[in-house]
Amino acid sequence: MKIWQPDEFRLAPRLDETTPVEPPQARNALLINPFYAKDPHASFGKHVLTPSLALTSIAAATPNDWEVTYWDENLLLGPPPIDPFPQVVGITVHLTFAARAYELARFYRDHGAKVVMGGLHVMSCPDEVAPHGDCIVIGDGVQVWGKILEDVTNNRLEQIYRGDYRKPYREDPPPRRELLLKKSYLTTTSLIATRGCHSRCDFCYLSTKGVQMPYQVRNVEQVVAEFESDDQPYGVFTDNNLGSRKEYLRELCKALRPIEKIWSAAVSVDVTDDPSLVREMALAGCTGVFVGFESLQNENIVDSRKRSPKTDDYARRVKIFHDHGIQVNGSFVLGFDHDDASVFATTVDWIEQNRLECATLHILTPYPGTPLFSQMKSDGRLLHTDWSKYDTAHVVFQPNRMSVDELAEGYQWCYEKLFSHTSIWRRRPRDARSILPYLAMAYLYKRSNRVWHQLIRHQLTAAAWRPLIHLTRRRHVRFRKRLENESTSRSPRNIVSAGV
Ligand code: B12
Ligand code: SF4
Repeated sequence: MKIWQPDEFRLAPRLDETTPVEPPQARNALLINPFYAKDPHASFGKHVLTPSLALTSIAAATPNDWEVTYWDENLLLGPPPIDPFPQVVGITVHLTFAARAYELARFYRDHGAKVVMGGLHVMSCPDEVAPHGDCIVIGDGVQVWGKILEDVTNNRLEQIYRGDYRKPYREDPPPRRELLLKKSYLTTTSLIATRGCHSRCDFCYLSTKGVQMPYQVRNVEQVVAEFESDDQPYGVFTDNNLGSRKEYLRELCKALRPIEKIWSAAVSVDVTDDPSLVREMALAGCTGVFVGFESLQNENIVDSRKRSPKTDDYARRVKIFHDHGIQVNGSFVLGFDHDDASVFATTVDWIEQNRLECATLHILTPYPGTPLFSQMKSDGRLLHTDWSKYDTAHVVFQPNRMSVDELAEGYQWCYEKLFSHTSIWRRRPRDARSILPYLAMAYLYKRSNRVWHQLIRHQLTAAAWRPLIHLTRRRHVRFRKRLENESTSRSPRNIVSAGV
């Protein structure tokens, strides 16, 4: 089936080489989140759900006498600005958009700016990135950004700066969210409370060779203050795993309760070990969790060294979330070595049986620097190193028990199934009162890519989506009051859909 994908979601905006530019303006910095191609099988809405915190965190470390601008190329507003022409350009580099980052770097360097490259791809492939910028930052940019700007001013820029992740996280300034275009995201309240994770799964970027990111937390009061000050009803925690330390999550939930906002977060499924913690999450405003189930086959989980409960216990655990009104977005990886072509139907059936409101599918992707990548490389199974295809929507390795085409087509088939009317209906909440808001959210997210195109282009994302979120928050506050008065054994099954 031919899937609709407009050029703006496929191709980066053209850089205008012909317009003459003014000389760089001193103490002016531009921070760019580069364009990446969007998978047309999934929702385009995902990309305007909430921004990455990388550059707003860097912006917060900018000295007061510098002017700083933020530009996200994925908002379909064209190429980044050239007037005034910045003295320094900071670019975040992930492997999927490395090529675009290099193009931007060349453009700004050609016109006299100093280009600083940081981000995940710099951590895993510093030698590849280095020639493209005036300097690279390996690790935490917040620690070194001020020094870099000072060195630019004094004309003594070094080639490599290293940001150490061991500095107490609570000492970082709050990200500068006011630089973001509020109209263009569902919410600008991307939050982060913890860094690192207690696990080290073989396929995760946290297992990248040389990345030392000890587990750290911010004070719960800091997190609550940031949430409150952004003046939005809904926040998205971008932590790798907000439930990595359960006592911390409990403390955070207690602190979030009084502000009566709603939020979602990625957590590992073991937060359900103690249902009273899930209850605390619900009482604190949690409406949705993103859970990395990864696979329904235990052998795959064991091979990837993921610490996880047995997969036949997943269903019971999903029910614990649902019993507390929390919707579940399950993340599944397809193409592990024990997967054969039956994995697609099995996964979709399970998602439907357990009424997961949303599911995110990924083709197994060996990120450079991880144990998975080394293994695949030494086994001669990598098909290529075109990083733009390492986006979990393309097959970049030789699968063990199926062909490359079977895996690619199976992945697409899963999305087609899960986005179908039948599947959306099968997964409706059991509580009749929750069906309408669920359907509104499901149809907007899963079946409206043409609408997303217009909403994003015309900066109407917030206008279209936020009324639903306000409504959800109000429903949730009422829901919490009821939950508070219920005994833990008789919780109401009222899913309150928000976000995805
Ligand atoms: C928010 C988010 C998104 C958002 C926004 C993405 C965007 N690029 O705009 C959305 C939902 C759209 C998204 C989509 C996807 N994402 Co995403 N996303 C995240 C998430 C949850 C948070 C990012 C964040 O805010 N981190 C906190 C900041 C502070 O940390 P940081 O980015 O590392 O930045 C620090 C340093 O790297 C450095 N730094 C970074 N940039 C710069 C720049 C300069 C100039 C300097 C000096 C320093 C510097 O300093 C920063 C401060 O310490 C991360 C997981 C995570 N917790 O990081 C995944 C993550 C980045 N996403 C990932 C993936 C795979 C995707 C998708 C491909 C998934 C998919 N199939 O749809 C898509 C496509 C996006 C793409 N092609 O990049 C992977 C990337 C893996 C990898 N090795 O590249 C991650 C790590 C998740 C994971 N655990 O696997 N994502
Ligand atoms: S549990 Fe999640 S965040 Fe932690 S190492 Fe595994 S994949 Fe990465």
